[in-house]
Amino acid sequence: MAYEKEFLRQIHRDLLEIRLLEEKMKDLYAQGRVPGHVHSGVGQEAAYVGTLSTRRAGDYYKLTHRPTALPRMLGTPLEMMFGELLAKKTGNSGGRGGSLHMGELRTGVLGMSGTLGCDTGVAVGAALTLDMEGRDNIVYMFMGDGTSSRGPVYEAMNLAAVWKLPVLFVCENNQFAISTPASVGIPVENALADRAAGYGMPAKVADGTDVLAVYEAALEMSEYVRSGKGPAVLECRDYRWRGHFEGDQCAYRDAAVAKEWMENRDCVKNLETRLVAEGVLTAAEIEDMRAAFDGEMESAIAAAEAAPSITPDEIYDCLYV
Ligand SMILES: Cc1ncc(C[n+]2csc(CCOP(=O)(O)OP(=O)(O)O)c2C)c(N)n1
Ligand SMILES: [Mg+2]
Repeated sequence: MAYEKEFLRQIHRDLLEIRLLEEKMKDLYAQGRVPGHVHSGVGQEAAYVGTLSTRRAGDYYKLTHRPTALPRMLGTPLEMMFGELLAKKTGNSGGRGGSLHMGELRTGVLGMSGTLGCDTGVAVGAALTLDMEGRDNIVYMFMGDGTSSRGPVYEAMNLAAVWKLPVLFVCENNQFAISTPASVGIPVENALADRAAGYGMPAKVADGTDVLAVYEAALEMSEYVRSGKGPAVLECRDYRWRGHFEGDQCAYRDAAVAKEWMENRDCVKNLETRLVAEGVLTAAEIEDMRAAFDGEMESAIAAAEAAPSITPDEIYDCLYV
């Protein structure tokens, strides 16, 4: 596919920002500055950035617990994201959700259930709304390889297929569900793509470490969904660089394999090498972007740290009883 220079610069900027945010969040956690958990998505950014680069205004998103930084790409301010991460009143959920619950409804993010897989029904419900309102929009439903084996996922996929609803089911296959390798827990090679035929859905598998390969596959599948033909599946194959959560020592896997992915399949490094070789960006421009964004993140963190924390008597506010 031939690309405009501006498009390549934008997709690189998004990829780099999500990488730098993911790194910053794990570093803040290591420094003991995050009161909750962080599920780092470092190394997996291309699967999400490539897919979300096909989005249009008015689309809906069901994100997962990883990568945490994606709401940045969808328009949530950095100060609000760090506020949420640091349990501050300035966070998008007033500090109640933390890293698992980043993002705002205003940007199309429909929240996230900690009970993995149950979000799929919400995504299909949102797609029913889009369909009944006659809108030219779709729902991006992201899930991990482990989540792809849950029952609620298949009930929802079945209904979406029967009613031809506009959902793109995106499986980011990082080859692990906590410590369980996909090869042990999943009976097919491609966790969701190989099961799509059972629902009559088309599916594409992309190299999840190549942001442009993901973009091209996502464009084909999202255009199919937008055309009203029904739901589709996209599977992006990559590797979870970090532990399941920060602090997980990954004693259950081969460190040499992980090292190989990190050294040779780094989605940011590989895109930058290509764009510099093609004259789209210079190494100096990339350095400037990194420094400028680091400055933006540091001021947002300082503002978040200075903001008031949520107090124990407020934690039950906003609960529906
Ligand atoms: C229904 C349910 N079962 C178990 C868990 C505990 N849990 C949290 S994350 C996770 C692994 C999910 O793996 P995957 O879907 O591949 O996502 P990844 O963590 O690799 O991004 C599990 C089992 C949960 N949150 N919900
Ligand atoms: Mg996984």
